[in-house]
Amino acid sequence: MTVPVEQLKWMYKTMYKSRHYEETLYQAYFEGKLPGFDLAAGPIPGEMHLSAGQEPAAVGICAHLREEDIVNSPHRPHHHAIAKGVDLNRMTAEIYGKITGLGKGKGGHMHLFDPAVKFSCGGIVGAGLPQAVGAALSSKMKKKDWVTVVFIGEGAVNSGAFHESLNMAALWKLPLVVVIEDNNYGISVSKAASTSVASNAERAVAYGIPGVLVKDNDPIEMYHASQEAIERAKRGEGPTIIEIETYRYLGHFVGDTDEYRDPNELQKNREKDPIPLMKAHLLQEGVASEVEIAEMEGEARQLVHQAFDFARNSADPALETALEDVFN
Ligand SMILES: Cc1ncc(C[n+]2csc(CCOP(=O)(O)OP(=O)(O)O)c2C)c(N)n1
Ligand SMILES: [Mg+2]
Repeated sequence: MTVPVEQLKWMYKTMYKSRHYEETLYQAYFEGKLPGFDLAAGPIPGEMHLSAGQEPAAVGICAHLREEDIVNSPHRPHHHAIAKGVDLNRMTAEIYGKITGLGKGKGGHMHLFDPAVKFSCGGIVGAGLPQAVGAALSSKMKKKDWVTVVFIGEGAVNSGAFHESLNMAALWKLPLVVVIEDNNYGISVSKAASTSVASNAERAVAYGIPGVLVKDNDPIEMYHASQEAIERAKRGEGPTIIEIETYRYLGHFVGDTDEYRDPNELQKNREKDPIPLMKAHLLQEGVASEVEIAEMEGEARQLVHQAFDFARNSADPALETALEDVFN
């Protein structure tokens, strides 16, 4: 099975955009927080979870998705949001808490909702699973061929919501794909310290559904695994679990002292950075020239900078609107 050239280029450009977005955000996030690292200070207050390193999980599956397919994501959502085509300007404005944000600046980085591309995310670990089952059930009841993809971390697999959601989705043969991003840590707790099975894909047996393990942090492997899972969902045969062994290059949150990780482990994974590897692949296979790649990167950087300008130049919400659009 070969991957169409346009898809290969899209995956590279999207991974590059996501990485550049987060590098820009990382710098912006520290504004006003130093020297003591005051989490509540600066134009982007609150916790920040970055996904740098995990881009293959997002692009490999989102390359198959249409606008009408549904994506639910957890507290580490930027790579998924960018791959699903969430409005970058309004997403950035949301992160800055501005009135032009996706949620009028009331949600922040863990609560990005873009109905135009059916994207949502949330900070409660495991909570996206039952929401995704609901979305998949609604597609089935409406007789639509929409597929729901829910991204979770390997830590969330140990929550009760995982079992309840998978049991129901399998029983009702719902069009759902569960993508587990195994970055080997839930905050500071290693997978080995929290999970008795080597791969969470093995847990699929408990629900009588396929479980696929993507061993490399590789967008092309992820693309192939996802294609089968999505086709199965569209045929009405039910859910699939895909676990991808990936890695986050930064701490659990920005400001994490990261003392629980062996620096050698981090270094080894940095040497396998999927973005330069994908670039080398595109060049080697003649998919794109150096010039084309430079153009793609330039376009991606421009979109990112536009988004940050848009956010910074947007207005703060008025104080008297604080209690609008919320339960009170
Ligand atoms: C129900 C619930 N319990 C605890 C937390 C605090 N918490 C935030 S992220 C996280 C770890 C999640 O690990 P994992 O699912 O592997 O995702 P990762 O952070 O590695 O992307 C925890 C325990 C939470 N947000 N929600
Ligand atoms: Mg994890």
